[in-house]
Amino acid sequence: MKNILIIGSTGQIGTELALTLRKIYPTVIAGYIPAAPPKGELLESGPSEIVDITNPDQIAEVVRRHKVDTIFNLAALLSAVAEAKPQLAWKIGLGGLFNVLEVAREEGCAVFTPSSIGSFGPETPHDKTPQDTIQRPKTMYGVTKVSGELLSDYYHKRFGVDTRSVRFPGLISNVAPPGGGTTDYAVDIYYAAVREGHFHCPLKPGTYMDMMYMPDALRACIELMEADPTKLIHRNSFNVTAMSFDPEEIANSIRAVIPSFTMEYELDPLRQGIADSWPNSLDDSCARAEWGWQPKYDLPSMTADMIETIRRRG
Ligand code: VAH
Repeated sequence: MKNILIIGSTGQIGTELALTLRKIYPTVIAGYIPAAPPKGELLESGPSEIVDITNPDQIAEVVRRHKVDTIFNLAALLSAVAEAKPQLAWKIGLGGLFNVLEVAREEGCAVFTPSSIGSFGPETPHDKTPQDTIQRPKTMYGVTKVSGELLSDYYHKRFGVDTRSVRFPGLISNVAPPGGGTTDYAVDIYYAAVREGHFHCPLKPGTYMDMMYMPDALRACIELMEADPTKLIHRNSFNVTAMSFDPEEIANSIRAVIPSFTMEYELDPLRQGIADSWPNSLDDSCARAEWGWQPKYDLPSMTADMIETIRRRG
């Protein structure tokens, strides 16, 4: 990788990924849409360009002008928002991906497009979900993710485009606010615990989902794209995880730091229904075997870092 374009650079992963990549690579262009321009350190630390994923000519022009060799395609509507706007979710998630893959085919770029545990559905084995298994998601988010996996594999096999992807679990960041997903509660709970001492949890006890602290997620993106392609048996998309917990367990990890923290349940039927259709835990042995994936944060260390960071920032 040398000249990198991040499409959707102002979203939950994008800003932190851009800033992390800029510490390692010479040229990292922050692609954005006018409705969500880069601000602060993202704006000041490197080049940015308007790149609307629904405009293939705009993608191609920026790729050519900056001699981009790698595209991180992070443009997507997250699960709960995608259920409210399914047509837009498809347009961005699949129509956008098609545009990116066509430019990558013509210009010789590698492409990273995250998938998600949302690409699995109620018929998928829920515990230690295998790398290769049934994927019949019942959400538009899941349909765009499993379709994106298939399209990205097709472009690799048919045209030789270097496409790679991970199935992200819920990502927990102390920088970017949640983006309208089913796992948002696992970020909101930390801010509520520090600021109010109490949290209204939208998911019921026993709702297990895979989760990952953002520093591990950023490292997964970079390490996969830097991996030796001859070692990759899979490409789109690798199961990766760091931990699996339910609301009670994350609340208990917070109480170990803030003993007075309390929580009550106020269920959100939409998010509960989506969460129930997703795995309880993933088997990520293929990512570990094929490109050395290894998370560094578990629930206690993530909780300690989240609370310390939120307290420091106020
Ligand atoms: C969501 N945070 O909840 C995203 C993610 C696995 C969860 O895809 O939609």
